[in-house]
Amino acid sequence: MLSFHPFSFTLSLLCSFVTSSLAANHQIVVGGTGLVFTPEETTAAVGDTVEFIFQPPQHTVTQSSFADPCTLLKNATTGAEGFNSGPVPVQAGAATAPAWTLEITESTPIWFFCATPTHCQSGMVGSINAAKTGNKTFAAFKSLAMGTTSSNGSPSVVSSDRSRSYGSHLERLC
Ligand SMILES: [Cu+2]
Repeated sequence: MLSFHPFSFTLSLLCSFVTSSLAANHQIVVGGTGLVFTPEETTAAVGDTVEFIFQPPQHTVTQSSFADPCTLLKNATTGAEGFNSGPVPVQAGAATAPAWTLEITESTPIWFFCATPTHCQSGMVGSINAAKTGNKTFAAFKSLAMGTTSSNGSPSVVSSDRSRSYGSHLERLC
């Protein structure tokens, strides 16, 4: 009787290939040089990770839709919320900067903002895989954010779950 399982073998090969050979890590600095994500636009492939590096005093990384840049994304049908780091306080002059990592599981554009009051409206927004041309560019998203007066992404209503995983099916399989 053979104890060799072709599926498991294939899966483990696939996992090691994706996680060690292809996946890239992208860093985005949150704040530090004003109310801005640096860089504001990132291109990342499925399987990559994006590491947000938080600067003082307190910011968030919160997912939104393109149309409503300063509001936490919520699926109208399922009620599922987008990703959210929650507020991350950092002391001025802290020796180390906390990081929060997002796993990229889809190639469609991802929009996010800082939910600290007034930051989004000041232009503290970012995108991953936004189109470079057309209606839904990062520039269009940012100008929409700066014209927005409401914010429902308040940290106080945010789940305390600081899960680092943004639903990577591959990660769970592995
Ligand atoms: Cu902020």
